Amino acid sequence: MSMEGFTPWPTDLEARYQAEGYWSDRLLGDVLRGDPGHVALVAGDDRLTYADLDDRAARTAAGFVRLGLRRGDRVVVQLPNTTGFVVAFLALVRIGAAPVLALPAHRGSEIRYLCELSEARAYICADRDGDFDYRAMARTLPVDHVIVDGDAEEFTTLASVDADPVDVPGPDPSDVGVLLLSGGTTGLPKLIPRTHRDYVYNLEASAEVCGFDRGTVYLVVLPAAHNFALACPGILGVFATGGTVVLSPSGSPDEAFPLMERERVTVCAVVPPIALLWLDAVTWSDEDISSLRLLQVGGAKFAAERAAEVPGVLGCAVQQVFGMAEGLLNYTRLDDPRDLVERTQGRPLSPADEIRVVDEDGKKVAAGEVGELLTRGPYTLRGYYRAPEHNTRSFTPDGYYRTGDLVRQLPSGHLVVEGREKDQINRGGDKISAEELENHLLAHPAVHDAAVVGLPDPVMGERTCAFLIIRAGEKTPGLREIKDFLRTRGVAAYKYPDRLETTTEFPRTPVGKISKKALAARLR
Ligand code: OOB
Repeated sequence: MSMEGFTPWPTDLEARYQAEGYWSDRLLGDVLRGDPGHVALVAGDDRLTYADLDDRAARTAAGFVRLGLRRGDRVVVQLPNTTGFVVAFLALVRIGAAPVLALPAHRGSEIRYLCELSEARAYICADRDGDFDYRAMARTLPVDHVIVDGDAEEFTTLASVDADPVDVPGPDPSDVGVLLLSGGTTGLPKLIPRTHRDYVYNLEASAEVCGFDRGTVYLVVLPAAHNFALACPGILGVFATGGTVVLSPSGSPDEAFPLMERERVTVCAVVPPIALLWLDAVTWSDEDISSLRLLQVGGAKFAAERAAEVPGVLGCAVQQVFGMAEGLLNYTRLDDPRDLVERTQGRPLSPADEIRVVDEDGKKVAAGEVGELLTRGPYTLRGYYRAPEHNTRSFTPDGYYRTGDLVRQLPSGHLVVEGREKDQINRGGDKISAEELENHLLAHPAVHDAAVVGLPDPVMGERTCAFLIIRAGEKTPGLREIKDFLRTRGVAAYKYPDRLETTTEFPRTPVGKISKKALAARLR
């Protein structure tokens, strides 16, 4: 049963990926492969063995079935790094209902859109995030069921989604198992369908390249719903190789370092701003983090100079990861020479990953030259979910995904990320679609036109600057007012601009498009 709105791989490639062993019959719901008595998950006060977690997942799956959820349904999941996230995810994939993985930071505008686009049957959330009340937002959503991990008020608690395990027909390995969020380059976010077999390959091959095994103790500091922390190799890669997952609410040294010391953590995945924070924090922190063996850094470019500091300062190896929720993953290998580990963003995970580096006309550039990275392979999507028009632009006729990243490839196959062509801001690993933010700004009564650009920043990589043209006779809004306005529109806070500039006209390219390069250059 394939899902409507999902673009399958061509049958010749499907046959090849199966014959060559990239795709198996293994399902996302069967990743708990550790010894029953071994600790699988540590989160807050919870310590669950593989047997405990398997039982929780099976009972919750049965509870979902009793609620009426079934194979092929979509469920928007918005949970922080808690046991509830792991249990809900495993339970949904077991019954073949696809979790749509929202980030805890998303707000009404994003969540409502995700529910509508996916025609979600249910929404699963926490009760609150500081001042923000997810239940109040949930009251406005077009779903049959709202399930709350915590104080549910009039809704269903996640704990009550519980029943004696039942035998239900499971999903097929070719079914869409999970829908990931794209960083986005258009007015509205896109969903990435990942099948059971492509995502299982993603996490198993990643676990192998990263040397995960039963002794791995993996600390989650990024949102568990992000592809990096979930499956590169992430939580699911740990489960598949029998290790232990430790959940931290955040990457703050105050929270992460004590957990590292107490649980003897061996691996962690971070974005560059967290790596920089930790390089600084070890000099004043008292915690013993000597158990750490590998720090994976990705999501945004990590400077070679900083990568070179990691072994000496944090006492562990560093691995650069250049990945995308759309699929393709590049890792520096554990036995790569230092120079490649420090200066490149890794090489493709799979021998079946196909890479093309092309110029503006789509022609291959000369070896070693910079161009846009195109890719296809056994775990890279063939089309965004329910986005036929966008898909004609995002893919070549022969099925390569246009990443929008500018790279150069070394003779070893390693890629160096040199920039970006897509209209997106990478704010410390958080992706912001310029067009999406511009559309929100244009809704402000004083704004005549808006253009959003990324400005270089030593810690975040980039910060977000919004250039506004104000309507004649209107008062120029300040940054505080703009942020309040975006908050009332239900926009996630990481998308708020860091800086506001007003202008009377935008520089244009020869074809009449706003020249964002020229705009950014005005501030230098
Ligand atoms: C990861 O996934 P997404 O979907 O949040 O963002 C993908 C984009 C890439 O297209 C690229 O523009 C950028 O993020 N990016 C990097 C990078 N890693 C990702 N740019 C430079 N250097 C890197 N190391 O960000 C993601 C998914 C899985 C694993 C790791 C990261």
